Amino acid sequence: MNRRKFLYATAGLGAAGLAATAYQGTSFSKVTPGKTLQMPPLLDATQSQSFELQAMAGSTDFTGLGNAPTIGFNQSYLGPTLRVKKGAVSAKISNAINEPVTVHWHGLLIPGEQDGGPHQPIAPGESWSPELTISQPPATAWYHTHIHERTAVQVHAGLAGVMQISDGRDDERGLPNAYGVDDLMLVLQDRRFDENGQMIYMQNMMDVMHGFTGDTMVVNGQVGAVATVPKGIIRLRLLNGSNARIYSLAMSDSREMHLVATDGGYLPAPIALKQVQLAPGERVEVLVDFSNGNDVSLVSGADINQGPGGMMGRFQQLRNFFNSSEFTVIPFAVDERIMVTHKKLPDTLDGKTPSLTGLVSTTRRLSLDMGMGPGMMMRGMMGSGMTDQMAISGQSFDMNRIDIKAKRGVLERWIIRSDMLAHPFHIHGALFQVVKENGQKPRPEYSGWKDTVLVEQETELLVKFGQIASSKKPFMFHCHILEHEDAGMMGQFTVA
Ligand SMILES: [Cu+2]
Repeated sequence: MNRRKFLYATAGLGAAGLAATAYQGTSFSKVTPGKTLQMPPLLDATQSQSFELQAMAGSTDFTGLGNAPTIGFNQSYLGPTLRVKKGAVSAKISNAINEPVTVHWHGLLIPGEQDGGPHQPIAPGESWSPELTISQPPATAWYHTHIHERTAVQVHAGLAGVMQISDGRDDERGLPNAYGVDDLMLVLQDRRFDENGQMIYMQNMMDVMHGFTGDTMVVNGQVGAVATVPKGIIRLRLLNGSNARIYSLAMSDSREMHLVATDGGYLPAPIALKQVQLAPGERVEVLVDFSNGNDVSLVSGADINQGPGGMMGRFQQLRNFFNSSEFTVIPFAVDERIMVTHKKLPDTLDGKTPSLTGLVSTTRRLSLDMGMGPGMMMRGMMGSGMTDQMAISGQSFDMNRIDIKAKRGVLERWIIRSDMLAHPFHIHGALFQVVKENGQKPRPEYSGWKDTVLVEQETELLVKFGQIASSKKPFMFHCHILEHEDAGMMGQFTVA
């Protein structure tokens, strides 16, 4: 029995199992007094334009209950925040763990042969030295392993990190930029732990169908920490590095978050929002005003894919019920001793509104399929198992099949439909504009350039392909619920 068959066999729980597991999972952890949130170490490569990463095994005591085996880059869990600027960057990634890994640069606009997808495995003891040709505006991107069928388990164990593309001009923009002081990097993940502090992964049917979600918030690899901030305007760079959880983020006292950047970089001007939804793979940068000195928390509503609302046809009332169970993502404590550098919000930024007025060459319709229509659902609930794989437009991922051939510099209209759940859809090596969500104007968070979008029924994109990818090293498009990706909800495309 191979691994995938095993996963699907264990998914064949009865209806009672489904009902019981549907309700698990929002007992989020308490704050540990005196534990201050640490940033991932900053590896500033803007001068040298070169860096080295090593995938290494380690152990991490997340909970105080014991060391859990983990994997990280240059450390035991997660990796450093890599800061780079435009130009050529020499990277060297070596693999010191006992299985192949890759390093995909999520959000970087670089050719397929630098992309680090499933066709570029680094064997144990080997290394990979791509020259990254960075040409895009400032943005918060990230890097993570993308090995075929092992992405979810490796990212869960810690193989991910942040990459910031910088042009050194944030002072002119009026944006806080002191790393870890008024410019905080927050990698949001959820995990489950046992009484010995060991991470629990893939336990039940819901983990397979919804993707893995935990009951404990882990921010920058830390549980129960408090972020210390000065009494002024603070920049929060938020990355959803979770395997499957979709966050609906807000401040606990309903103060506004001023959105300044999305996946592709800066917006033309800040957008004031009370709530920001952040699906796996997405990034936002927001400014929050702490000048009233009050302690406040970043909180989230429940995952819209959790509970019967997600599985059983997405009944809005049930979804609202589950959304009412709020949990703390990270608490903030204002420290008046820290010097305040920013007291007002910038009026404008220099991001450009996407204006995709060129000719649309092709319209493609893609469906994100869970291979489980109502009939399959019933069979699954009756205990006969769900052996269908996940797919895009009916086809499960195949390393040897090119699904789409795109032309460089042209626009394509992609109309993506989701099946059963909301799926975060990511395209490698390209940026897109969200044109419509279910026939309507998209949500304000989707007004900038994006590389990952949450598809809740039907989403229309205009995609601009600017980077070359051959059939030997093609780009991927996939669901960023990592268990769905590994189970086949992925395709590949070339750009010529
Ligand atoms: Cu999915």
